[in-house]
Amino acid sequence: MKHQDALLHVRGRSLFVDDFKLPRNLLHAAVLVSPVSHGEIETLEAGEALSIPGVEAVITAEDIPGKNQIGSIIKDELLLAEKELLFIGQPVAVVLADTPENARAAVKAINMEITELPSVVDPREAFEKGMLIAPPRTFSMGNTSEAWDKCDCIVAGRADSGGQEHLYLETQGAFAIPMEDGCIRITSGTQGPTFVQRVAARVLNLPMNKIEVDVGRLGGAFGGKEDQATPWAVLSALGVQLTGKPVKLVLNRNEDMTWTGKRHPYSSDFKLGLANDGTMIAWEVTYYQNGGAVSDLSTVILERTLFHSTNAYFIPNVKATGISCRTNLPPNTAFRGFGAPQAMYVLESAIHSASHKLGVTPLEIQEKNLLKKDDIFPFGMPYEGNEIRRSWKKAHEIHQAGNVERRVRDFNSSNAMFKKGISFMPVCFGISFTHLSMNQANALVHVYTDGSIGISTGAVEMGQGVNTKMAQVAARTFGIDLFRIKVESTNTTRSANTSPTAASSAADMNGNAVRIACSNILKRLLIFAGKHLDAAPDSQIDLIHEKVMINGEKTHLEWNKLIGLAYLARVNLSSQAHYATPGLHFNKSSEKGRPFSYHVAGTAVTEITLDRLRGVFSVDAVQIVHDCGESINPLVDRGQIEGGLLQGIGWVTLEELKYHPETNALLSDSLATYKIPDMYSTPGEVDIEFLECHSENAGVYNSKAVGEPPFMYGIGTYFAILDAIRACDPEIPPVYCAPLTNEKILLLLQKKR
Ligand code: LUZ
Ligand code: MOS
Repeated sequence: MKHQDALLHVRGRSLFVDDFKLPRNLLHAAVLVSPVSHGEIETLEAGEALSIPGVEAVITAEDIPGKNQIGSIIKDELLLAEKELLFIGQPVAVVLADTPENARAAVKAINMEITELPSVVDPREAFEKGMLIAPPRTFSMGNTSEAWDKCDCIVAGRADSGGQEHLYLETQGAFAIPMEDGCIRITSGTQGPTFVQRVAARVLNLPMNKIEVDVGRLGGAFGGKEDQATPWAVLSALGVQLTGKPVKLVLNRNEDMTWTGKRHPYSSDFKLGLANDGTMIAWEVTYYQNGGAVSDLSTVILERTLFHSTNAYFIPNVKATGISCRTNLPPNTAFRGFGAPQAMYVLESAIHSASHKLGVTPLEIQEKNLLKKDDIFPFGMPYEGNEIRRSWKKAHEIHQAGNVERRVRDFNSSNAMFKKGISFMPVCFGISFTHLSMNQANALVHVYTDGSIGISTGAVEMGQGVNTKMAQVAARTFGIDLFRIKVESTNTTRSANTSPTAASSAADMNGNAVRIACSNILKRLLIFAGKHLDAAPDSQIDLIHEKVMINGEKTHLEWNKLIGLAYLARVNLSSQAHYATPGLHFNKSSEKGRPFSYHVAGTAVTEITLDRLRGVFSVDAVQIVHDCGESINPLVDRGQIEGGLLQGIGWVTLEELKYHPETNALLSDSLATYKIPDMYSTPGEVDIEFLECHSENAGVYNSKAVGEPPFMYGIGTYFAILDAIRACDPEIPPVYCAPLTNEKILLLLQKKR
């Protein structure tokens, strides 16, 4: 089963926000943003802007009829700045004009005078100055202060990881259209249609039922459109409300890169204590998260960091503290992994550091401490699976069967200018929104009289293939062919109060809602079929391959006929269903509970070759053993694993955000200066093995979430490079400061001892 959109995409027929034909009177919006990372507006006058031909309106904070507030968890984010400017790219005013060019020209003609104020962009400096987004939180287990005495080896250090630009193919955008009686219909490139609806209603001072949000598909999101699609959609709706005309607002690439938030950079202090045999005894870590200027999702992301501070390992004494620091950067936001990659990177750095001190390979420490079934996480939940050790064992077997260690040793001893390096990277990622109420979804299924079916859910198709999976779930539940099923756009009038498509859980939760809705209809159909065919009251009636079966015997009644007759007999052919993930609870005062319905685990083995003279490297091969449960669509899942891996490799080796040291302006603001993985950085070989697994708490039809976990396999590349550097010269001190760019590698190799 291919991705259902594949043909549309390759033919260029898929419709994204910027592709729709809109009415002639459409207005194009362009945004005036703060040019400074901290300051105050002294004067703001539309001035000449309004006299530019084609310009219809200039909108500022004063024109907002409702609340000028778009914050979700903490209400600290204005839609349009009032006085204080907090980051470069903060929206201040919107120009509406007949063309995007005229709108952008008019933005330049607005007269804004600013007093600049001192700004802070470093999270540790923000912490020193008491600039916090929320009070620090600590997860703990055992007693670390008593445990240090029992350790034979203690390493302490600092590990930093950089931000990451989402670089979705489709930039942020939306359009809005006036409907009858003050209602507005918004088409938005958002992961969270309900969130756009709620915030638009708040800003426009309308009830939610007057705002309809529709999402066809997104050209990628990766978390960047969980919260940060909202301002552009709401500004479009505001434009409609103030002018009565349709309004479209689409950011260009440069605007998108400079104005919107990214993955959170973290700076962390760690201390790891071990026994001589490599057993980890105590783990203390403090994460300084660079939150940016407003809270956005920072606190929840930090919470997920704390949940993953021990990744796939059992450590009996843990104290993990997270501090969300407020800085004058665009608000950092959700990005695939949602704080977990940052946590896992710090622990792998500590393990790497300890391996030096103990004179063993990281592998020996890693293997010794992998979680076993019923080991307790620091947040009180037992690890309920055994896939971590199984995936590790399998990866290790593949590794040994390939004689990799021997091959690498031979290669390294016979090559002076090139060295190979190896790493193992186990990943254990918790599935569920950590915010309990978000773990719900709904579906609406209609069977039409010709036997075709339309499904609506809260899931947003962003290229990840969730619609394909929804169609497969429906076909499987009914027992009919896939071609009959169409997955509709995600729309707030058909799916209300939805959670964003995020946390890797959209297929799990919406899939279960689809399954329930389809089986509601199927039950009615089978009761009707039994009566229609005069089946004995206790007979077993099923629908298999489009045919009604009585006690396992085929009848003449097939799907199309069944639906036609059921309609005439006035059987309800529609169903709405709701699914709430069972078994979740968490106590925020004790920081203990069962926040996840299950964990996804796997292991990646990475082999790289380093060019010692030039500091460049190639990823030769990555072997991944991954648990997808009983995969609904192995092709789609494989795509997620490959994509996640590559994006993770980009985060730790290539993608470097550079800011001007004085103005804090983003310098790496285009694809000429910000390097993401391309064909040449793709591993020579990516071998993915699905771990066979049956687990009680998995997602729909025992499948498992796949969106985020594979991202963290990319971290392995960082440590494979360090391994190759160690092979060049064991005296070179390792650095724990991602991304490990070619430039950094070269400087490291040249380091005089
Ligand atoms: N989004 C969110 C997420 O709002 N809550 C989460 O727990 C989460 N986890 C991963 C990715 N996005
Ligand atoms: Mo996300 S990082 O929007 O699952």
